[in-house]
Amino acid sequence: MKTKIAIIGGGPSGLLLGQLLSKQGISNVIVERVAGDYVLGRIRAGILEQGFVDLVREAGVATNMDAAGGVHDGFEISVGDRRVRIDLKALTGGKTVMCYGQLEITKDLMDARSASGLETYYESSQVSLHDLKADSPFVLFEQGGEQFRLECDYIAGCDGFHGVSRKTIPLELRTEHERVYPFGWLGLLSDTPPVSHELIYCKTERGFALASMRSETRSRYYLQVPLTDTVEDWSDEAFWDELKKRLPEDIALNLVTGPSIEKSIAPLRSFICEPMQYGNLFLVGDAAHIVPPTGAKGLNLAASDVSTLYKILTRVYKQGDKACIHQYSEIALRRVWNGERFSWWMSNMLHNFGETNAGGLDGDTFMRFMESELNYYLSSEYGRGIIAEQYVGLPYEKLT
Ligand code: FAS
Ligand code: PHB
Repeated sequence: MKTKIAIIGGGPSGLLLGQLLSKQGISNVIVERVAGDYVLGRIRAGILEQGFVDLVREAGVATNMDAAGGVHDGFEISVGDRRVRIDLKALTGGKTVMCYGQLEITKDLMDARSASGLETYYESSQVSLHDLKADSPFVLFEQGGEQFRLECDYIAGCDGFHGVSRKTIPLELRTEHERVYPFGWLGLLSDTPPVSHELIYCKTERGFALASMRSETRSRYYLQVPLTDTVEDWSDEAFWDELKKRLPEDIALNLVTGPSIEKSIAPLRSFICEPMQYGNLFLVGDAAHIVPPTGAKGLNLAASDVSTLYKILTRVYKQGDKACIHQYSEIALRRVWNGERFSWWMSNMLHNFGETNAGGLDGDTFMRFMESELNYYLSSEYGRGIIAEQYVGLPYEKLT
């Protein structure tokens, strides 16, 4: 088999890249480890930056998002009994974010891909990448009991944190930066009306909580929990009781509870792999970087990687400019590091680290520093503006 771009991984990164490339007539094949239904079983992100929204529109897959997505002009941060609204629109000259679930985006992209007849090999195994430094790299994989060899010009490693692509770059050429947080997020999805029309990030002595949503009838909530907790430790009733204790009192009075339709614990980590390319292999999204979800950047950083690679590959095939491929990693990493820092900073300010030693400080001293930093930023219009500018997402960088 031969194609121009072999895409490893059929999550949001791979699907969005494949859809954009096909709009430019650039052939591509997706090789995905699990079944499509399994990909759709992952409940993850919910906030889309404007850059992501624009990409989905450019890919021609925005109908459902524009119909069902909620445009959010701001969000709240509550610290104890103090609530501060971050007025995104006013503080960024009119920018907003879109509240539309990763699950929904992934389904829209999957439906568009199957409608366009583009090839996706689900439930593939033994995926391996070869001749990455040669002009014709190839991918080997098994599917349905058959062996496949996929010849291509370039490989996009969109296979997430546990994928094969990053590990194919020789270890001695990779520099990996990591911070694992001493807590996780217990997430709950319920068909109940959201407790507020905007997101509320809550910093409390009991720990962090986030009130988010998927629509006017579907809510998404998170609680900071110790890494030793399991989902089995948390009945729906226990979750709702704890959430009420962490939400602002007047908001908690409006909380509508109901049975969970999904409940899971996600560990939090900051992770960056440098470089994000090796020969004709490009790492995209979670294959190259992971952020704690506190800044709503995970999916959005994947989108900016996709945008950069899409622009480079379009220039290669439309203008014959192969030299531009060397810009990918440098451009992608500039925005990744900015999103990583913002997510790390928000996580430090909003979570309860308890006695955990953070950066050489004892837990209490670190917490006092973070409380003071958060109060300073929330009390200053400049400070709120910095949070707003980061939250809506910095502009995507152009190719030189
Ligand atoms: P993905 O991991 O989504 O997709 C990679 C795909 O590659 C998967 O389908 C996988 O099956 C496939 N794959 C893996 N190995 C393979 C192989 N060897 N061969 C072929 N295919 C292979 N982000 C936010 O912004 N907000 C959030 O609240 C949030 N919550 C999250 C909760 C959890 C539990 C996790 C894990 C992530 C969360 N994220 C969140 C981040 C998440 O949204 C990612 O940024 C997003 O899924 C990135 O998309 P991809 O890069 O496509 O990676
Ligand atoms: C979500 O709705 O899943 C969500 C929103 C904002 C975040 C993290 C998760 O920062």
